[in-house]
Amino acid sequence: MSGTEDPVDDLTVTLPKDWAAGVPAVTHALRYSLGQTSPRRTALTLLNINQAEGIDCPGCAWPEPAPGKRHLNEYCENGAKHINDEATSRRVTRDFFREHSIADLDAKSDHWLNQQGRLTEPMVKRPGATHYEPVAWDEALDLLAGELDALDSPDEALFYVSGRLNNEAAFLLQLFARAYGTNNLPDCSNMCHESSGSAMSQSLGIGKGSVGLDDIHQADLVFVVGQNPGTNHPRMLSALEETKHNGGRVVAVNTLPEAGLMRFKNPQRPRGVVGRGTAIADRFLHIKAGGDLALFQALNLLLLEAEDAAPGTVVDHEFVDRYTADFTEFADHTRKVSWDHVLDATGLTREEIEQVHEQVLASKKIIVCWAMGITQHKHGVPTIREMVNFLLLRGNMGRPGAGVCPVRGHSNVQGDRTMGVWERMPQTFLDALGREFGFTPPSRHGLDAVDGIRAMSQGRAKVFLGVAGNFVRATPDSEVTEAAMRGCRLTAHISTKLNRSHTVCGETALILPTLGRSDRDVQASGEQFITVEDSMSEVHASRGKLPPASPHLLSEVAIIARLARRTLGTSPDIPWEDFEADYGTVRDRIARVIPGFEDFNARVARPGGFTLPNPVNRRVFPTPSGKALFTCNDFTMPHVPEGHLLLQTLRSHDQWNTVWYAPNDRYRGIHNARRVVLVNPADLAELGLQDGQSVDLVSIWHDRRERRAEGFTTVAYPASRGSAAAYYPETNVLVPLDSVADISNCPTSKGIVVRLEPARRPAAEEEAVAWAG
Ligand SMILES: Nc1nc2c(c(=O)[nH]1)N[C@H]1C(S)=C(S)[C@@H](COP(=O)(O)OP(=O)(O)OC[C@H]3O[C@@H](n4cnc5c(=O)[nH]c(N)nc54)[C@H](O)[C@@H]3O)O[C@H]1N2
Ligand SMILES: Nc1nc2c(c(=O)[nH]1)N[C@H]1C(S)=C(S)[C@@H](COP(=O)(O)OP(=O)(O)OC[C@H]3O[C@@H](n4cnc5c(=O)[nH]c(N)nc54)[C@H](O)[C@@H]3O)O[C@H]1N2
Ligand code: SF4
Ligand SMILES: [Mo]
Repeated sequence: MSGTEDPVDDLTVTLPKDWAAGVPAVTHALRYSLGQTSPRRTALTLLNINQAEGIDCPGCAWPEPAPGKRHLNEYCENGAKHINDEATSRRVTRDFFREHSIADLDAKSDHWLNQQGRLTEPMVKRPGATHYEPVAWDEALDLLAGELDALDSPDEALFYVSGRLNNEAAFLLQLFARAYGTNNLPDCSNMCHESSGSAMSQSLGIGKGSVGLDDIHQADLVFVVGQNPGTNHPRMLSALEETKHNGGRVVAVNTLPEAGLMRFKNPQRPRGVVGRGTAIADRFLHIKAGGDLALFQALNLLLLEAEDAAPGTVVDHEFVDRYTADFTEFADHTRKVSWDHVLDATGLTREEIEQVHEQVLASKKIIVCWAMGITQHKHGVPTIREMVNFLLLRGNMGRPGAGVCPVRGHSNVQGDRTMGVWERMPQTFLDALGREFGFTPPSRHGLDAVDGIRAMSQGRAKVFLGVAGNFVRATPDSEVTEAAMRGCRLTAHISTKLNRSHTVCGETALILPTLGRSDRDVQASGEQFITVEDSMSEVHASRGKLPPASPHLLSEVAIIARLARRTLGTSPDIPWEDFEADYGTVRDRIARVIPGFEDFNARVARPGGFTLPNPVNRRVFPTPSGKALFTCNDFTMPHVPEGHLLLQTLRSHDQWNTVWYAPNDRYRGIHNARRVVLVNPADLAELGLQDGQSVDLVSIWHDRRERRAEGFTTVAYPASRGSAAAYYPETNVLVPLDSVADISNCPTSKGIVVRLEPARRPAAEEEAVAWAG
């Protein structure tokens, strides 16, 4: 696709696919890659991606098989697209910024901004200016340090981190923020798996998944709940294919019949290329949006009743007595669950749920996997706690082939947390950090993403530094958030590519361009590598292979170390220069501060790295009582008033989070358009709407402020009754800032009450007007 023009919506709808991957996937990946860069660079990135001495895929956090078991092509279509989106040969230069005012850039689409290519030198927007202009690194960092120094309190600064950031830079960033004096470290997890962390920390004492790839392969039964692996974690399908090959079963629970859940053609096996592929889900529960809590409560009720009927055969009493607490309260609570409520909330039949129950009874080793379809609901935390109850009942925790599997998004989102990027790190971590570096980190909790936006809106936060993400497009309530960012004294972003967060900026703004994963990183001590931790707690190295996108780029480690030195001087006395010169010295410190990283440098040098221990796998539960907790979760279901639908904001197949590569979602049969809303035909009829009609989406919320996303086209689609689906980030404008999950504060991006109004203007005209500017 051209780098200078934006595509205009020209919707074609074909039948949704019932299979994913195979040869077309490879072709699509190559086409995108070759549109970005040369065949030579494409070959280099693809030969190195996910190999033991190579580049960790900058896509999702799904783990690689052990080094001996990797294919030569250990990547998926989307991994190939992500890495070549970074390895692109296109460049954003100072001439580009001279040509385009910030207002001009702000009128462009997220796609267009990304397509301009890699950023090449630091840029500044000075107060009152209409354009970015080049600035030397020293001056840029002095400016930022000066603004930080001028704040009345360190808590007036926010340091946002997204999960692309490597461990070494993440460790330094949180060290810098805390030495400066604040815990204000919002991160992309706040919008992502925060509910998983909250729920599992409470129930199990640790917020991470307990299973590895081998467990998935060995399981008797794997639940895939609220997740679309065919698009978002494609190689997970290879793992599930292996589960099935070994005789295991898969139950998919989703509001949409996603292609990859149904059937998978593995491009790495001849059978996948020519045949019909493997059917992945043995059972598909087409659940109503937000019905998962009720489903797991019903499964738990059935298990308790089966135990009553045949005592000692269903519940794992030995496990429950020895390792858990609060079983009796949980059992009493669960017995009160009403089937009327369950059937209403799930939209499933009792037979469907009982059939899954039979499969559960027949399975000794069960894993539950989940993602955003669960975490981004108001009751995401209790839903995950209920899944944990379900696993605990039959002792499916801490033995092979069983356990919890939150499937993480960004390649190092889990690692960033391990490194201390969290506004609420436990005191033990803060004490260890303070001891190592000779200062007292602040104990008061910092601001997360939602509270950070509130603070900016109210003038309580004035300086924003974002690293490796696109804050204004990732966060809810776009109009509110954009106004908050514009109200800042200074906004700065350490980025590889141009995005909306650079165009929605504070009085002063900085673009600090950096090396990507695929770029070779050479510092004073020689060539460096960085490390990441995947969704299954495996820590491994990643080595860039390509010549850097520009000679003026600094690595993330270098930028953070230089900024820290300028801001803090020698108090506390931290060897920032050594850190920049040799990342091994950062890893030595990580080894001394963070449990599980002992001997970090030596262990990560081994091919494939090492796996961080999860105490749950030794049946050690680090909760206050030392036991895994059964919890009582109140029955809840989303309330949707008549004439409304529950909207989920989700990803298409051709996007990476806030950036879309092409306006296609081919597994769902959507081509050449993004402003579409997928609705069940029966709901369309009930609402008096047609398939293909132009509508505006209007969300309703207690504050009665109008939130409207204009110019969408309805697509009759097998979405579960009462729900609707449309792409993020175009629909973030509809998500009220205060609409968050209980306990985790995660925006409810999968549960927004909307009405569909006939459009004020036809969709095509709307798009044309928006893009004409
Ligand atoms: N290609 C690609 N890969 C990615 C990303 C990307 O943008 N593009 N993003 C990465 C990131 S950061 C993340 S967090 C992951 C996200 O991975 P996913 O969580 O798979 O991403 P979403 O597109 O948000 O899809 C949510 C899924 O949940 C379903 N769902 C929605 N509501 C409900 C519900 O109430 N109940 C149930 N049971 N299902 C529901 C939706 O139909 C959809 O299948 O992907 C990662 N991988
Ligand atoms: N409505 C709605 N909102 C959502 C979601 C949803 O499902 N619905 N999902 C949420 C989720 S799960 C997540 S994780 C967030 C994602 O939010 P973010 O992680 O903030 O967004 P990304 O789109 O991944 O960020 C893309 C930018 O990262 C920068 N970048 C890429 N690689 C590198 C690198 O190696 N180094 C540096 N320094 N910069 C780099 C590029 O400049 C690029 O423009 O969005 C959340 N927002
Ligand atoms: S599954 Fe995820 S990590 Fe693996 S190649 Fe695909 S995008 Fe990359
Ligand atoms: Mo995410």
